[in-house]
Amino acid sequence: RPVPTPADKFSFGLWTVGWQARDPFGDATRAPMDPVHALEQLAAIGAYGVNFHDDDLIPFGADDATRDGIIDRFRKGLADTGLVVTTATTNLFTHPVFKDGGFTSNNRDVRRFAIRKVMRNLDLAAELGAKVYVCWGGREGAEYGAAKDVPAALDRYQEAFNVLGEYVTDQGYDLRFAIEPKPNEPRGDILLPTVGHALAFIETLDRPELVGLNPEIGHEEMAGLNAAAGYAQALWHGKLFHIDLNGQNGPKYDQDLRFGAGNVRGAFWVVDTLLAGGYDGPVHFDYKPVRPETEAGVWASAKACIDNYLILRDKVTAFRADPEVQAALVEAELPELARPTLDDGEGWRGLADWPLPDADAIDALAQRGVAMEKLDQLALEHLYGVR
Ligand code: 3MF
Ligand code: MG
Ligand code: MG
Repeated sequence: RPVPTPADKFSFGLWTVGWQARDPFGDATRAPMDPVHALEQLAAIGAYGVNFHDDDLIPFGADDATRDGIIDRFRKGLADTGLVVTTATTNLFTHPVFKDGGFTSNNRDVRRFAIRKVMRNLDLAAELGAKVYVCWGGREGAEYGAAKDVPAALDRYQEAFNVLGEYVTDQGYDLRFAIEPKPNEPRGDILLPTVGHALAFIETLDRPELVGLNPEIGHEEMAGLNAAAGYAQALWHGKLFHIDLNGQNGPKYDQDLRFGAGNVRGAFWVVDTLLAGGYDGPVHFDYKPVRPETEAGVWASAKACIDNYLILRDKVTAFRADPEVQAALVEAELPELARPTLDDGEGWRGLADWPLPDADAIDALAQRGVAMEKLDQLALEHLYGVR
């Protein structure tokens, strides 16, 4: 079995292993987790980094003295365990004040408070060395059509990112933002529901270079999308700033299963895409140990996230190195796809001079073999562990 190293950059959110397993129908089944205890346990399973919402660490509304004490203790925990703060984020969804959104609440004072809350945690994130600041807008949306003016809400969303981009620039923070799309839950419909919506939105900002994406496997699958394809396009745009890996079984509520559970084939292609695209940020797991588990199950599942990533990475590497796979890729014309369609300097005029294929040539093209079934079966056999 491969073992994790710091170069793998495995990270977890305090809210993942510390989830008390409260759900819409049931109370918590696990006790609150001390953040420093979480650091110690995460270090023990081979994690490199940690990530937190402001309120995961500092209870909402804590006074300054309490806040400072908590941060000092956490900083000592980081030093003792060697864990790195890779990322931070803001909770703009739990407190009832955000019931109709943070950046896009219909209420102006709530929006101003939301931006201030982010600014305050950006200071802490910068101080602790985080490089990415994740923004998941779980309450930015609505259940009913007239309840949200979508264009106005997008104006306010844009305004929030513009002012926050100005803030980190003026403060000289080495931080970039990563928007985390999600189609629904907790709101009936959430703004910026998919990777594609978020990519288009980012280009409208004053400082688009400061804003990228944090796609979560489960969120893309909730929208019926292929998560690997979303990661691939985010990489293509240079916008894959962070990743939330987990497991999901098709379009239903957000399951947040440990990475590698749920859609296993999807997980294989996500790892393949990350390796092919040269993703080198934190390999972050955003999952929730299932509600019936005790703390033992929390650490078993956290370790399983790491193990499953390493297992899949080995399988993907073996798949790509397999000579039969390489032959099938040629048969399926993948190297051809990497070739520009037009010759250098040819342009449409040159193409217009290209003799159109006659009926026989078109027929031959239509009849050509592709090895796509063979290729996919090879992937499956690598995944099943029989090759
Ligand atoms: C919800 C999520 C969030 C985000 C987190 C990071 C609570 O479905 O995925 O987890 O990942 O807020 O910003
Ligand atoms: Mg999720
Ligand atoms: Mg997430």
